[in-house]
Amino acid sequence: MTEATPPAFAGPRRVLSGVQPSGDLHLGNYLGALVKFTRLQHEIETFIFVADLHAITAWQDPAKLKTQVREIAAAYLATGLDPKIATIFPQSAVPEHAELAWVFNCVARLGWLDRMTQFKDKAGKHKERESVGLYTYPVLQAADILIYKATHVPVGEDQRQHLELTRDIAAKFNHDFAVPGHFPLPEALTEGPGARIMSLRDGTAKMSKSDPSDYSRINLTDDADAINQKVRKARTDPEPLPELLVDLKGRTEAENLIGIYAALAGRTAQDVLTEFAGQGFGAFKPKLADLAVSVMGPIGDEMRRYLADPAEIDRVLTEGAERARAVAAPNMAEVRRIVGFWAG
Ligand code: AQP
Repeated sequence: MTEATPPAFAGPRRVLSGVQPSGDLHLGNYLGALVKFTRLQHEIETFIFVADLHAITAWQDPAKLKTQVREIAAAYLATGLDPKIATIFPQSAVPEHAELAWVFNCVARLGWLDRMTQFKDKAGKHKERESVGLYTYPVLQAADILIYKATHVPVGEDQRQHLELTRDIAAKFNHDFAVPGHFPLPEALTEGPGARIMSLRDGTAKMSKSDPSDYSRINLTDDADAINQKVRKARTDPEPLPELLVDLKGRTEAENLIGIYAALAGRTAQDVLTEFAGQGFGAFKPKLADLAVSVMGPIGDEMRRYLADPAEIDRVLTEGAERARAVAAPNMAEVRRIVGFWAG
């Protein structure tokens, strides 16, 4: 006899995502995440948070954390998130994230977390010195998503494994507590040309806020001079660009720069190659730098404009937190009843 498929989640479609206030936002965050948030807000109810609970999995200076939160919020606004449409809020202002994460810590299995490659990458050889929070980070991420019963999660390719874990946690909770369809099994929205932007210094490492070399990334706040310099110094190879995409295979740095150009221009990588075939990086890099300045420059200007008025950012975040809590609090109350807590 085959087991019956449990009923699917029947609630509304909802988007949730966020970014950690753990450093300067870069081109990878922009193309892998922020661009998608801005587009999706017009299609599906959208919740976008600033992940300050996640940020403290690595040491953050308490005197700077609030400012870092405002900087991420300013980046959201500068890239086109509209607080009248999307709910924008700081994670720590909605305590239900942490409360649900505890319940999920008791649902997730150690073996599942042991397989998370991002922890292995970040912890490196010294995992015993890392915070327990860094290890259980994907469980908090599952709570971030499921406290809103979000169905779609726009993220870069690096987060795909964490989204699989979220689905496993949702399915196990629904099964163990006999509440089929209670939590949705959310989908990662990773498609798109900017899903995996690599470091400008090493085509095999992802562009990252925490890379010690500032030359590895283009920051949203970089001015035209900085962008020009970083593109000029980006690692490449001496070969001219080929006509066909398949011939870029194995040339990781070249592939990355073509991918960045394509994502910024809203074109396919093949289309870009067709234009630059036969040319070397001496000709290609200035074109890439001009394009990056034309796209990123206005975003940096807008960020600085928002940051000049922190009271307005705080107003957006406070209002967003109230709207987020209006959804999260009743969802958490349901979980308390389902789990059988005394305070249910
Ligand atoms: N290189 C990348 N290419 C495409 N997308 C990326 N993202 C991050 N790096 C790239 C996406 O940006 C969103 C926010 O990421 P985060 O700040 O919450 O954490 P992260 O993935 O750990 O980003 P960083 O820059 O690498 O930060 P650090 O160095 O602090 O760990 C996510 O959707 C992510 O996929």
